[in-house]
Amino acid sequence: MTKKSCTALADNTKLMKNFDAYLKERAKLVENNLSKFIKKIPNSPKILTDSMDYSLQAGGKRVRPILAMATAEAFGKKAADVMPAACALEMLHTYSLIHDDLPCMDNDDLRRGKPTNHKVFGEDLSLLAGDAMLTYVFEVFAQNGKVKTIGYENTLRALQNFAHRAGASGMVGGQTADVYAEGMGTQEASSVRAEKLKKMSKKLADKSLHYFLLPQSVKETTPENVLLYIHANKTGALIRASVETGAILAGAKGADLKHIQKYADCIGLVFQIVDDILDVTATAKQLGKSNSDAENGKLTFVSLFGLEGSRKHAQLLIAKAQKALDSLKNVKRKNLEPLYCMAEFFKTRTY
Ligand code: GRG
Repeated sequence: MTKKSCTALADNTKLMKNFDAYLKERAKLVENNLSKFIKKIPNSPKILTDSMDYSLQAGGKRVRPILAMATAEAFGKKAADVMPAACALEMLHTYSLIHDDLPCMDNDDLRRGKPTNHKVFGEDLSLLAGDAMLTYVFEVFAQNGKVKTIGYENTLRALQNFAHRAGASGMVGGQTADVYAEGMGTQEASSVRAEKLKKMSKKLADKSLHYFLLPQSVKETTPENVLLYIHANKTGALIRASVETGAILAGAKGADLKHIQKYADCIGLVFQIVDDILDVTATAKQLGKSNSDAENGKLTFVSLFGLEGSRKHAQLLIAKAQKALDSLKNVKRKNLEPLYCMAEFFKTRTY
């Protein structure tokens, strides 16, 4: 793929059609491996592994493991070389969805077009299935060390990075802000938060808005800062971790690692901007989940910048992502094709 064709990707329907087939094939590969990993769990009550398997096999685009494999291939490894880590990424994502759907969080009935985990297995088991999945993630990821072409050193580096992105400094931090930002999209934040505070210790009532929403490193509690913090972490951190996992396992270093991280940051934000757009423009059937952002007064790109503003922002970020890929040095250009296509898919996806 030449640089010229990369930037003209939006018009290249043939390439994107092939990419659709590529996504499906890769998703199937991931699903087969996820199944194998679940079958390997010993000494667990069957209902627990059935509950984990239910959510893992419920469908989904599998973009995180696909990104990890595609990035590893861009840096000269094979998709199979990073399969354990790729499956761990999908498991972590699935645990987050199981917990996110619980009544104490988003209270959703539908996920990936099927009843949510707690609607089938009950709230208690659903919480435990998420916990078991989150723990198993690290056991599965660590197995990447046994792959000879990768080894334990790069696996450990990638694992540390992944844990950092998944926890308080990343996905869970972003989700925390999202919980307390509810209502900010409709100017009702204070009443929504007042309700939440009633269920907490009285000592918390006097805390500032900043305490609930942002890390110390972000100084001002503006809606823009809160929105960017939520999106970069709740969703962006795991997309970034997916790309980084493939790159680190494949031994990417220095300027190339920085460029690929820039790519990941840009497409991660685009993924959530498009999620915000689809919440307004797509049907629940298309999404396989309820579209409830406006109803819940969520702070979203659309609530702050409108549909057109959000689309323009996504377009700008895609151009930056493509530029970051163009800047990579120690890669074969042909091997970057799926990463260019993935950026385009993140912008144009309808589900
Ligand atoms: C510990 C109770 C408890 C909850 C933690 C951390 C967390 C809950 C939730 C993570 C935040 C979250 C669910 C972010 C949403 C990210 C997002 C856009 C999900 C949809 O991803 P897709 O479109 O879904 O890739 P598929 O179904 O295709 O995999």
